Amino acid sequence: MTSELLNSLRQNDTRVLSGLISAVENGDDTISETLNSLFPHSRDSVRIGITGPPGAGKSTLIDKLIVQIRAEDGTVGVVSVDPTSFFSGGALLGDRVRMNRHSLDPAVYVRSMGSRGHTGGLARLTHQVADVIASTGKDYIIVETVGVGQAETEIVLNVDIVVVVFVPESGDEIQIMKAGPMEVGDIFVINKADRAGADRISQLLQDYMSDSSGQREFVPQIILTEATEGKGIEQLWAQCRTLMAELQQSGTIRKRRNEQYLSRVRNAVHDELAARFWNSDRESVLMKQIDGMRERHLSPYEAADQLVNELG
Ligand SMILES: Nc1nc2c(ncn2[C@@H]2O[C@H](COP(=O)(O)OP(=O)(O)O)[C@@H](O)[C@H]2O)c(=O)[nH]1
Ligand SMILES: [Mg+2]
Repeated sequence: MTSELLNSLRQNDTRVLSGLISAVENGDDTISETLNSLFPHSRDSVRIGITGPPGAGKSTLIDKLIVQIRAEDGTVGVVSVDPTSFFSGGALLGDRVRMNRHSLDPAVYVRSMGSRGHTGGLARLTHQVADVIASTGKDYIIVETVGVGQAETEIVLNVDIVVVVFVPESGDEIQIMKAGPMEVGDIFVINKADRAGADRISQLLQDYMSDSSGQREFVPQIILTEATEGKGIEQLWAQCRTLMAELQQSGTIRKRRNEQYLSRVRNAVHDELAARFWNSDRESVLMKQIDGMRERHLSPYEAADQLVNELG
């Protein structure tokens, strides 16, 4: 990578940044070297994950958080992994207007990605795109994902703090999400608090939190918001800042970042080994042997063992 490229990125050259991200998304072979050399420049950004059911108001909340961040002269990048997001451009006019007000601001960069590809691949892609945006020197990177299950949780695992967004009607989702985002949430938001049921959900969350308090370092705060009206946003942002400061002081952030790094290395090793293993020779051996394997009643795991041991 040339220092010229880094300079362009640091000067918020949106054309260069967008081109780079497209190359990452398209999986261009030539990009990995650039990604590697950008990585050291991406480490200072604070990464905030915002997850929750579709339509909970995550994008609207982010839109308002951007205003808070700009009010204190901070810079911010957003990676939104949600095909239904207003950031995708296919949304209502009102949403586009909101997006546009930020797109004119060089201190803000918003990128939305469709959820093509499988979820593991998507997590990797999301973090690569977040790295590229972070290398422009943004203070904060916000990652928006639709959080429902364990698989999507992988995306928000690799951030510094996780905000989980619900709405007053989310009772069932809270049950379903127990195994996923619920466990990694640092701050819980009940958005659309203008609608009935916010208190009930708040109580449900509190009950859940006290049940699981033994496994947590701290009890997450529950914040009620009305994103469209901008209500509760200041409180949410203040809580994000307070929590970051606390986690920094206690050394938790360092621990989390080490874990993030480790998990990214492990996943990359996994991907790399699988890619190396499944070359065309092995693929064709597998195809030739498949009938024999099935006739011998080999379980898929025995078959895999044989392939790894005989061909590995
Ligand atoms: N009534 C109400 N509607 C909201 C609120 N926040 C967001 N919405 C609306 O909910 C819809 C989905 O919002 P969006 O931010 O795209 O949700 P996302 O899918 O979670 O990103 C939009 O029509 C928003 O205007 C709120 O606090 N109250
Ligand atoms: Mg959205």
